[in-house]
Amino acid sequence: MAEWTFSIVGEVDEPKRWTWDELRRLQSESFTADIHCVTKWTKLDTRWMGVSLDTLLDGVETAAEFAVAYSDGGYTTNLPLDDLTDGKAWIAFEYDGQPLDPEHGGPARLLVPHLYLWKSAKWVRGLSLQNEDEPGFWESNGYHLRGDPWREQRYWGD
Ligand SMILES: Nc1nc2c(c(=O)[nH]1)N[C@H]1C(S)=C(S)[C@@H](COP(=O)(O)O)O[C@H]1N2
Ligand SMILES: [Mo]
Repeated sequence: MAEWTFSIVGEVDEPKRWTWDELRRLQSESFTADIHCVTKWTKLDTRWMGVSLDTLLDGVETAAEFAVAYSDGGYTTNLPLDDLTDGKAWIAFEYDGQPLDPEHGGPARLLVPHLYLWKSAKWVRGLSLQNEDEPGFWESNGYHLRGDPWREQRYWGD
């Protein structure tokens, strides 16, 4: 944890970086969300605690419209910046009142509950803001660029 950081890089005037302690000192909030997996399961009313992306993006000057979340281990996933703002996305570090289990992305994962769960990068370490939408790991392998479960956007062409 001494070496863990969360960064916002890419098309920004000034890159940002928080250590674990700095992240934990930011305002955090608990939230309840339904999560949807592309393989057709949904889990209702899951309870989380995390820092809103609004808090992290506050004061970041950018003209970028897209982001790529990147993780320890090399996983990436792309999202429109609009899907990360206005109270829709968090860097989550507690699930159901407990520190997030490493199996589920601990110490921290991105959580974007209104999109399919593959967008919620586990072991997340940062966001790269981009002018163009750049497919991440699953999106390069046939998954939909946006992944709205209400539109069943599972695969390319859905
Ligand atoms: N870093 C990372 N994050 C990831 C993945 C992954 O392989 N690596 N898989 C994604 C997919 S496809 C799903 S369905 C969810 C699974 O989250 P869970 O293990 O907490 O159920 O994590 C997403 N985030
Ligand atoms: Mo998945």
